[in-house]
Amino acid sequence: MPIAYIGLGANIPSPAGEPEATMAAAAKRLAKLGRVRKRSSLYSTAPVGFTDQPRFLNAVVALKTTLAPRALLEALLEIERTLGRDRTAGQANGPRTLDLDILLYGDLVLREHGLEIPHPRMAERAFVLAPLNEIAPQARDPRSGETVGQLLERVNRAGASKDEPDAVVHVESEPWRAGAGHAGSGARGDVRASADRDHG
Ligand code: PH2
Ligand code: MG
Ligand code: MG
Repeated sequence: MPIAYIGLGANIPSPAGEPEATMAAAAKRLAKLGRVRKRSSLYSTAPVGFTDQPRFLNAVVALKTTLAPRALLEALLEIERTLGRDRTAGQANGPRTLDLDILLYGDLVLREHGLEIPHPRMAERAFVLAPLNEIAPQARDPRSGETVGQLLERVNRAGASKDEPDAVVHVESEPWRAGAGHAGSGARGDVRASADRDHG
């Protein structure tokens, strides 16, 4: 069964509440699509692409799933809709209640209508690479063969010259920590292990 890495992002309230609650609700729903193997911390991130909007919360979940890529995408879109995503409100890169992106799906490279894996912009985005590096530094971008750790290093070097100290900031979140919804699935130890790493 392949491991899919799913990127989560939110920056405006949803039917579940503030972005923090939305992220926890999304993680709970993701757990129904397979087995959540790991879950990054939550990060507060400066908006990229369209800057005149609230900061985002971002995170990454590692999901072991039997769903094929297209079926997984459909399931993610359904979760987005349930949590208030309106795709007709059309500011590119603009505010969203919830964004769920397939970042990696095993070592698959796929380019189809409406679905590109790996995510075409993941290698440039610290808000994706920082949480992904927390749970899978050795995962590889199958296009370049580079590890997530290597990609993040490059992005951080580029970002350092821009002097944006608060671009990606780790945040403590009780709803996120508690709301995994997969206790007893065997994934809990993995989640705890990554949390422990953060706190030394
Ligand atoms: N998503 C975007 C565009 N810009 N910026 C941050 N910080 N986080 C995001 O998740 C994000 C973004 C398009 O999906
Ligand atoms: Mg996105
Ligand atoms: Mg998306």
